[in-house]
Amino acid sequence: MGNNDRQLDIILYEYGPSRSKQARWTLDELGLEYTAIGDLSILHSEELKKVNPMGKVPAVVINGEPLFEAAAICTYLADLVPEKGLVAPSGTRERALHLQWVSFALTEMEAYVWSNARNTFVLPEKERVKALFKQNNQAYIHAAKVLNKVLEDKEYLVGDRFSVTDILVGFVLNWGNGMGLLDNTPNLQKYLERLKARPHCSL
Ligand SMILES: N[C@@H](CCC(=O)N[C@@H](CS)C(=O)NCC(=O)O)C(=O)O
Repeated sequence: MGNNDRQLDIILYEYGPSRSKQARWTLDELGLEYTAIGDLSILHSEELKKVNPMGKVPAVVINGEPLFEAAAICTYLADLVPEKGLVAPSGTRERALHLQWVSFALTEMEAYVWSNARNTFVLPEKERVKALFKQNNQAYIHAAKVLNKVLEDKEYLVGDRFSVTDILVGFVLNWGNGMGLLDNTPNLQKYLERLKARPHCSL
């Protein structure tokens, strides 16, 4: 079934410099049409809370059904357009590796840069704990070294082609890179350059 035969009505809730970049990038790689709703006022609005009870972006409505969490959104979108090969089918070794690397990036890396962000500008000033930064950065760098080794002789994380895994993990790497956490991981620097060279890359 080609894109034109498939009836997909997609609304993307986004806000420019945020995790919603991953959903936009995935939609654009897949060549899907969508309606984007995005400005600062949408965050925590009653409209958005009907899609994501947390009031956060990204969130999507696909054929009337809400979905949130960037990893779930991007993986599901890739599943909807199998002919683009942006994710391997369920039950395959490659699909397991997709889940492995996305879980790894979210739990072993993103959690730490998110903690840094919360304790820099998200939480009220009196609740911020600056003492966390050192251990957060160490944990992120420790995990980054694992990915740096994996990408020593590979261009992309799963199989030998670009996939939605690279969108999700690339976002987390780009976040840490902006904080100077990838200065000693040259393979990750080259990987990010490869991702940024893609026409639809939103990093
Ligand atoms: N775990 C969620 C996190 C979503 C999230 O925290 N989004 C941020 C933007 S990067 C947001 O909407 N923040 C609005 C707020 O909390 O005020 C995901 O990965 O999709």
